[in-house]
Amino acid sequence: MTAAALAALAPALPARAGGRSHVIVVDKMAFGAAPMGIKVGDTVTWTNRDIVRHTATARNGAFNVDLPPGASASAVMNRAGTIAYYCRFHPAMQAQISVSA
Ligand SMILES: [Cu+2]
Repeated sequence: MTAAALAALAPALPARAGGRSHVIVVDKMAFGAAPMGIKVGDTVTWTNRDIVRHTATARNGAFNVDLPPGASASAVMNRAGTIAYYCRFHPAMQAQISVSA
């Protein structure tokens, strides 16, 4: 098993004190709209409503979230910037989120 796969299986870290939570729904082979106002220290949770497995994998390595069918998983945003991400199983699934400092 690769380090990346192990990281994907690790439980999500709790949000930093004061961090807010944001949800992105994954449905019909697409990532939902990016929440506005994400800040460093906030938690983003992806919820997979599909019957196939997805991931939310940042192109810059900021997060790599495994999303079995029906599951939710989270990542704490620990760097500012616009982060492009995709699904490792369905590379046509692409989206981005903006994280402010
Ligand atoms: Cu996928």
